[in-house]
Amino acid sequence: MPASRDLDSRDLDSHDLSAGVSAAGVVVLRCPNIPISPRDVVWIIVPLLLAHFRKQVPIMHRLLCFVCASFFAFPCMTSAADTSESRPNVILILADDMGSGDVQVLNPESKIQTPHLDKLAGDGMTFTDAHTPSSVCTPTRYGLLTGRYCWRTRLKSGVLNGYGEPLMTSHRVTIAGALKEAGYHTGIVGKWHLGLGFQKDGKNFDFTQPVSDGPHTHGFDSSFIIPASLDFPPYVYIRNGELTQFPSLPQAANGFPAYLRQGERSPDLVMENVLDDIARETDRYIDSHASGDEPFFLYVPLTGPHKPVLPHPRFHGKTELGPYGDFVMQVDETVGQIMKSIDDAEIRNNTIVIYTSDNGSFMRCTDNPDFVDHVDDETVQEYRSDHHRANGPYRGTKADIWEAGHRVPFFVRWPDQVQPGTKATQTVCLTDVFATLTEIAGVEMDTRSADDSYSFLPALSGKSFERAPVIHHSVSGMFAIRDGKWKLVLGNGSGGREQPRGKRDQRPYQLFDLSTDIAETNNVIADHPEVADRLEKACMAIREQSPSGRHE
Ligand SMILES: [Ca+2]
Repeated sequence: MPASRDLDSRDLDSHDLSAGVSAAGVVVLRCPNIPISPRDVVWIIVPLLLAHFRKQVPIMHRLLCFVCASFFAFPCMTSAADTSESRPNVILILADDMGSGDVQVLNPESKIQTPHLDKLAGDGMTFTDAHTPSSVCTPTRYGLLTGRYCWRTRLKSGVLNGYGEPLMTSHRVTIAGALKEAGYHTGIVGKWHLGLGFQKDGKNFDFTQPVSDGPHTHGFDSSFIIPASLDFPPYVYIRNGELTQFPSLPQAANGFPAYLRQGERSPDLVMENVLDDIARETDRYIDSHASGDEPFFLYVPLTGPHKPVLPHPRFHGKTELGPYGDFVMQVDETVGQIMKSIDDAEIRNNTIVIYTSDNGSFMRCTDNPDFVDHVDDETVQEYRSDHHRANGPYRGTKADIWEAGHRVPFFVRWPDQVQPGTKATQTVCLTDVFATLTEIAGVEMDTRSADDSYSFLPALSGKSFERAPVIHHSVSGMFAIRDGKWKLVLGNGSGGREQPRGKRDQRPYQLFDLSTDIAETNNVIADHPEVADRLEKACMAIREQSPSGRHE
């Protein structure tokens, strides 16, 4: 479990006390809200003693003045430490299905302009070996919010649909719940996908009733969400547990790229407008909480570039890569809008921005030069590699156990603390965000929480940190374990969408040396059986441990 770190004490050391001694020997605190360090106390006492030996002022008088001044000054140490100024705001942006190759700064060959993400990366730290705990939506979101692998819950494979039963029990602590307990205001704007508990009237859903579960029951003070991925009905907005409008419109099923399942839709949810709606709601939240007494945590799970690939009309034809390329550009612009909201609110320096994705891109990639792809025909869900590699150099696609399934962009901007343009190469998992943020906020976590979360706070200042091997998980439930350069897949295929799909726990397993084979082309398990054996045992040990036990 993460050790609690007293960030406030560090902040105390960073301030200077403007204190002096008047001619009469009275301690003058020019700025009584700024705390005193031990060094400052020495600077106060030494002049007092010198004045005493020069017999300028009676010693008792001077000591009385010092005690009085300290009485007023030292309580300020506590109050200063408790103010929002000493703890940063946090904005956690989670793209849906954005691959590493979609961000130009990570893939210089990409033809999609992503200036806002490139700038975000340049202004902060890029984690080059960041992984989602699953290669699909729901389990990654569970892991991100709870710091715990989702395969420890009842959901062992796949995702929830839009009407899915709530996945988290009331016992489970989320990042939002932990930060709220520590005095943060907490909000979410975007895609939930962890179950909501729609009420029923007989066999039918009763959309006039509030949902029984959701962000508002898991630590979020305010919420504006869609239930699940934007291709799952019901297509509705839910604000603080209640639908903003009744879903009175029928929504027909659509094929790719505007892929949608049949269902009901509210008039105020228009697919092409959802990213703009999220940006607008995010701006409102930031604007209304930027100057509050409490710091805030805002979780912004975007809905793109996940299907339906329906960019706003102003992005049509912005790239030469079809609707998907245009949609990635819009996601980038949405990030730019959020960055502008932060700047407009003048909270840039004391706000942590984390940007990542919940799994890799669903756009497949082929090297076949004769293949008719998404550029030639927008209904094709695949690019030729000379057009675009949505998942960069990594093998596979969303849902797979191979790297394309779960290796994602991961940027951290924190102007007060993180050097611009830096990189961290240690392996991290999105489950680690929990321990990192709670450590920054000074939250003491109990042992029932965040089983699989390790704070990477040291990495933000260029230091290494200890972490157990990361466990990967595919849509079908196939496991892999990553330890240093080695990756062992406990199955004989992708475990997802790419061929061969294989089956979990079926041999031969796959062992890759990622230091020399990032594309996972060469299974070296026959050459290193002892490594495979060690990793298999380590994977089983991690799977069997669960300090938080029955609490899903
Ligand atoms: Ca996703």
